[in-house]
Amino acid sequence: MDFKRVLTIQDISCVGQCSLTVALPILSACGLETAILPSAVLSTHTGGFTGYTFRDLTDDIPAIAAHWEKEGIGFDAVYTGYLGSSKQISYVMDIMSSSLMNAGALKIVDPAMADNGSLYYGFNNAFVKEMKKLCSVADFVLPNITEACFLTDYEYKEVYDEAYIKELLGKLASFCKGTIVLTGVSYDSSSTGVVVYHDGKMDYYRHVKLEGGCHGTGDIYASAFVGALVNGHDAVASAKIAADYTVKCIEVTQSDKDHWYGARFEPVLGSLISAVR
Ligand code: PXL
Repeated sequence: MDFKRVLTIQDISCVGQCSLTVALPILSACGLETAILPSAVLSTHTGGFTGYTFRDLTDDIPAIAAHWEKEGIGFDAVYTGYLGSSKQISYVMDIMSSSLMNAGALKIVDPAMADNGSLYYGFNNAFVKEMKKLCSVADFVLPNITEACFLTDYEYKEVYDEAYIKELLGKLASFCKGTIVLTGVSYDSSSTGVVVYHDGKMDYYRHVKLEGGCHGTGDIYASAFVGALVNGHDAVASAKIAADYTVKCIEVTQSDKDHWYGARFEPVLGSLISAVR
């Protein structure tokens, strides 16, 4: 079996079960060698904690990438999540078009910047504009509905029908030439799901909607999707594997009201490993 190396670019939230503290263990469990490029270091994530520290690592990126290029290092996939600044996005795009990409390397972008109708604290329209450029060069983009609306300047709705989702996907597809994996698509109160859109074809995987969703599930979903995809599953199968795993993570977390800051992805890693391998 050939061994794949994935570079993931996102923040280190030291506490809070998101970004790199989620991506690294999940990708490793999927049998992938993982290299990291931290976009920023925060004491916690920004979704519910207050007074967190934030160190932006944008200015470190060019020298790190240059060193890797000098060493002849290559990646089979680059997967980006929460990024630290608008300027950083152009450095990430430089990496994606550099010799660090092995032949056929996949570019997977989770435009982690918004949820529930709002941008995360610290992001603005200038960031959204840059993120749009990154999405346009990706092979796979994984927005939730809020992120898709910001990227397309389309009205965000909590209740919608299939026509709305088709319109949103059409707007995204006007600049996202890769596969779009739209998460959190729910047409009724008891189910939700993910739409995989490619070349005008839509596949919808519907699954149970659990009460009290937790923070960080977007990062769990994207990491599991990348883990499955780089192991050779196609986009629809990877979307399903990631959805089933994320549901299991929420199931084991939801009874613990003190665990609002993230989802317990660790106890159910075994199910992901079985699904992926
Ligand atoms: O889970 C997305 C995420 C990642 N990183 C940081 C965040 C968030 C969401 O709030 O604040 C720092």
